[in-house]
Amino acid sequence: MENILEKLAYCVENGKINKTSPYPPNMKDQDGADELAKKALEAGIKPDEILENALIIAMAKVGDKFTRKEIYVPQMLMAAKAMNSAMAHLKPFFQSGETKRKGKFIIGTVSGDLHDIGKNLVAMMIEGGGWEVIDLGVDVGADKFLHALDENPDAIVGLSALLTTTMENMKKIVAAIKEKYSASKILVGGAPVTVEYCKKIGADFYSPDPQGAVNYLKQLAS
Ligand code: B1M
Repeated sequence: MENILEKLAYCVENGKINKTSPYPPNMKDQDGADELAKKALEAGIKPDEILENALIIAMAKVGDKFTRKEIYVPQMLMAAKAMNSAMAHLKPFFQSGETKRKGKFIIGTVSGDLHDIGKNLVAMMIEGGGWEVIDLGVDVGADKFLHALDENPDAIVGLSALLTTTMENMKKIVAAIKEKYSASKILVGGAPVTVEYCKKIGADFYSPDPQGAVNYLKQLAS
């Protein structure tokens, strides 16, 4: 583990949040994701490189281990906490877009779904792209999206879902939004979502990643 990004990925994968966190016991008093992300930036590694080459790789490994039943929800939660502690250092870089806002973007993870890491990344990158982001959080139903649209009728809407079960709620939310605000543009994403599903539920665009979301908004604004 000579490389700082490898160490960081190891910490996220194993839920080592920071130096003082007691978990996992074999890493007691060692740097965690918090310190290593800071050190990686100080060493001049670019934020998107840290994200792609350490954090996202680590979370993919966590997902694979969970699928193979090698780890369970508590370990997955610790990994998510470690990821968030690293993300806190990257956030200012992703948010430092132009100050003049290009428009508004409402985003939320759909009802029944508590996964927010991917949604937060999309929100951060879009904010960095110069948009005002209204983040409704997780477990967001149609009513809350509609309320946000009532206050910001010109906003573009983004829905994130990580579970095959909650994807169904995406369909209900899109239908409710299109019924009241037929001109609203809706962007969907999240691991189980596909371009076919996007078309099927009547959403306007699917992006597999934050950059695609940023590009879509850029295209709408031009
Ligand atoms: Co959950 N979980 N989880 N989990 N979890 C998955 C999603 C799972 C694939 C793991 C697995 O089985 N391999 C599986 C879903 C299976 C399925 O439905 N097909 C699963 C399960 C089953 C569950 C529970 C049901 C487990 C249980 O309780 N038995 C439970 C459900 C809770 C709920 O939501 N109601 C649960 C709980 C949790 C934790 C709370 C412990 C934790 C979430 C913590 C948090 O988010 N604050 C968690 C985690 C961490 C994961 C994995 C390991 C990692 C998710 C993640 O953050 N990835 C995940 C496995 C995996 O994805 N490999 C898993 C990193 C993140 C950067 O990627 O979110 O995909 P992602 O976002 C990407 C893209 O998808 C895209 O951009 C992002 C960056 O590239 N994107 C968008 C996302 N949203 C977008 C929106 C856009 C555009 C692009 O436009 C609007």
